[in-house]
Amino acid sequence: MRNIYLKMAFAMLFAAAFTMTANAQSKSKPRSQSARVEITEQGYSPASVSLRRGVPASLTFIRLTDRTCGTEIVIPDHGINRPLPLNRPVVVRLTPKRTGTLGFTCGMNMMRGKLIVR
Ligand SMILES: [Cu+2]
Repeated sequence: MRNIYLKMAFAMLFAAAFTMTANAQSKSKPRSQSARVEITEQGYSPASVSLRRGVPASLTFIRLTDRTCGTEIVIPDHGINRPLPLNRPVVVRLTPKRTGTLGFTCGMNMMRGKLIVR
């Protein structure tokens, strides 16, 4: 009889420990992050993207219009400058090293968006 209570107590202890570990993991840093930005006649949508510092990011840019000059994507702080063919997603990978704001622009620095790194 006592033995059963002891086993139950241990089982509950393990369950509690497991839950605590799972919680700790869910609060820890994610392994990756991603966002999608469309280039429309109104500009970048969204124009502002939040990212976490130190987490590898995949940013998908897709140009949906021929009526803007957003035919390339430039992220100067990361030395990125990539053409954006119409209607074709282009994935840009970077890992933000510092908190703060990184700009992304068209090739002529006329259209502007922000990566806000926290
Ligand atoms: Cu431009």
